[in-house]
Amino acid sequence: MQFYDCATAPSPRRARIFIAEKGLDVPTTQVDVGKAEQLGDDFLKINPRGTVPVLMTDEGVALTENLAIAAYLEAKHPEPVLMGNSDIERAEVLQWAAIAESHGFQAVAEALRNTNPHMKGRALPGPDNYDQIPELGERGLTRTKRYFEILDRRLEGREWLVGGGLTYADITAFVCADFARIIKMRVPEELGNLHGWYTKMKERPSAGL
Ligand SMILES: N[C@@H](CCC(=O)N[C@@H](CS)C(=O)NCC(=O)O)C(=O)O
Repeated sequence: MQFYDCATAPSPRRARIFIAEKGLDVPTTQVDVGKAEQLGDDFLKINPRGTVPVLMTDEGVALTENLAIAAYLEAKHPEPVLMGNSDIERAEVLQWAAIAESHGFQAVAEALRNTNPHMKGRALPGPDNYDQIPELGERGLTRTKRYFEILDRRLEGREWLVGGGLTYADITAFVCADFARIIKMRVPEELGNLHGWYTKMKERPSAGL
């Protein structure tokens, strides 16, 4: 296997944490998004959509979505279980990861990519250039605040988003909550359920990678 990572970007961080929590050691190549290496000819041969992470499997298949990477590694290396312990848990892990992506990642990305002067013409990831829409920046900030509230409510009376331990849903939700600092939004201390979970996640060795 070969893992294509970018140390500064949130999506590859999700896969990096997942790999670490599985206890795996996967050979890694850094792709510097800051230098647009993801849009170079060499990398576009690996992922024509020009995004990281990518996990090149031993079968020679390029997995270019976190969900696919997690599903593959869970099947190949079932322990520790990170995708749910039962039918209902597996469904809820996917549900909460999807909620984190659509209400969290999309919101933070909207706020960042539609306002940052360095991202002019780069409002969406990938090889196609899209103009910024400043109104989406404002909306992204409002939606990020709402994302924190959604997580806080879910975590009422629970230690983890799903079941009795860390899952792919927690990893996804945590990486997004942490990345919100880029738009100057921090997990609010007054949202006690969320803040406690976030602090616990941040203390895990995998969060430091
Ligand atoms: N849906 C993908 C998202 C991948 C993605 O958007 N990655 C960003 C880094 S966070 C990227 O490669 N950006 C390249 C660009 O901005 O051109 C996943 O969840 O794995």
